[in-house]
Amino acid sequence: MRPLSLNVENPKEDAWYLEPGPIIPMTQKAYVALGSNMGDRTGNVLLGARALNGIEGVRVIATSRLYETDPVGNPDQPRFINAAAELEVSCNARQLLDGLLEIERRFGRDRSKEQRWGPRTLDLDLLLFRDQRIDEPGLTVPHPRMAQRRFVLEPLCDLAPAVVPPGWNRNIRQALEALTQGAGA
Ligand code: A4P
Ligand code: MG
Repeated sequence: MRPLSLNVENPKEDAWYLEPGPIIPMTQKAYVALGSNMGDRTGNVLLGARALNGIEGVRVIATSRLYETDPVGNPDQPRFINAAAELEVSCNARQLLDGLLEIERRFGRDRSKEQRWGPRTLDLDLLLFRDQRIDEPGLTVPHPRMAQRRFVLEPLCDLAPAVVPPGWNRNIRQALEALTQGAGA
């Protein structure tokens, strides 16, 4: 995959750059995956990341680079733009998920087509929430499929390479390396 954020030499000139913030403990952090393969894919991801700040009890503290990725699952669809965001959270996981679903709904309407509801233009997955393991109807954290997905782990590795998700025996970088060695998706 190719990172789309270009200004590696001088990241501060990159629109996608945020100043490093204060050190925040893992117990106040959450990580979200963003993906889009319809419409203005990059705009959807950038605006989607910004919209996360509108959820009560959420502050975006960093964002990954943007990655253009081959579709996994159903290959007969356009390529995705994927990214990840690091959040400082004072809400609970259910409130964050509800906020993500609400943002998805706002982005989900394809106004350029005449269908009532077009294809979903923004997918937001809750990857990690504090150091919690959650298994409730409609909410599983860590996200159950994230370990198999390069389009999730590669952006997340920009933000949290050394984080070991609860219940895992390796960190994000090691999980990404294992995927590379196994030539996973
Ligand atoms: N839900 C439970 N746990 C969570 C969680 N941790 N985060 C429930 C988010 N949602 C969670 O979500 C369906 C329901 O899952 C939610 O209502 C929530 O209650 P969804 O995102 O609509 O599910 P989905 O998209 O139909 O299924 P799935 O398997 O989550 O699909 P993904 O993971 O969203 O995959 N290829 C590339 N290269 N890049 C991509 O971004 N994305 C997909 C969609 C396929 N291929 C891709 C990409
Ligand atoms: Mg999803």
